[in-house]
Amino acid sequence: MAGISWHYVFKFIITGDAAVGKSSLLIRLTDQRFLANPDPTLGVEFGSKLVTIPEENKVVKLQCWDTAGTESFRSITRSYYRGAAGCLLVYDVTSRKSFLNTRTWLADVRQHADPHLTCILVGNKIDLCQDEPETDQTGSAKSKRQVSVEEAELYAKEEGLLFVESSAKSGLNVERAFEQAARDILDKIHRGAFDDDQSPGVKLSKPATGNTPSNNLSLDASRSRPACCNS
Ligand SMILES: Nc1nc2c(ncn2[C@@H]2O[C@H](COP(=O)(O)OP(=O)(O)O)[C@@H](O)[C@H]2O)c(=O)[nH]1
Ligand SMILES: [Mg+2]
Repeated sequence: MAGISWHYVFKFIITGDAAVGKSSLLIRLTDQRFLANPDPTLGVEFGSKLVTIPEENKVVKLQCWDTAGTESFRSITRSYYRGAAGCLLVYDVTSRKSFLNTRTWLADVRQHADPHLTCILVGNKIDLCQDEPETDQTGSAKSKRQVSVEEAELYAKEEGLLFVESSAKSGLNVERAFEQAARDILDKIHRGAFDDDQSPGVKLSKPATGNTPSNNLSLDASRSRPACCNS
């Protein structure tokens, strides 16, 4: 892989209700950090990271657009759905409402994004319900979990989504969520569903640039970029 910085660029969007941890997942992916009180996202933020898919011997540059979860920004963020190859549909495992709302987010994504888009359902904040009972028989135990793994898995299966539970706080499964989706996109490319350079969310690398692969690109804090900038 010498002489090439990446083989593919995949455009990802991160969507879901406000405060489920979308920005935290992106910061964890790109910077390996967790902020207890991050600034609320205004419009859209951007970050990128190189990941290696060893079994394919491929380096993929993930370009991630972190959308604001509030209604007022929906009209802005919709334009970013276009041309995405992958989507993280995020809810908070301690908020049933945020799980139920993923249906609306998914409908939005399906309406505006490429029909071949790979979507992974991400149940975030799993650290908040580790070491506590899954079910509460007596009603007295204070289980924070409001969405069971089984329910989320079933929903993901019915909707054709990948699924993972994560914690942006501990880092559990964060990179894995993106890599799982990237693998699925690579599979689709092999099967001809994504037309390599033809699909706007997937770009093939140009011939060797002399750059060597690096594992980390830092978070670009470019807020509210115009919809035309999808490179
Ligand atoms: N315990 C815990 N808190 C989290 C996690 N991810 C995000 N948070 C917190 O949840 C709040 C909202 O996170 P943020 O990333 O801004 O959510 P966004 O609005 O979806 O982008 C912040 O206080 C974060 O510190 C997580 O995995 N575990
Ligand atoms: Mg945010």
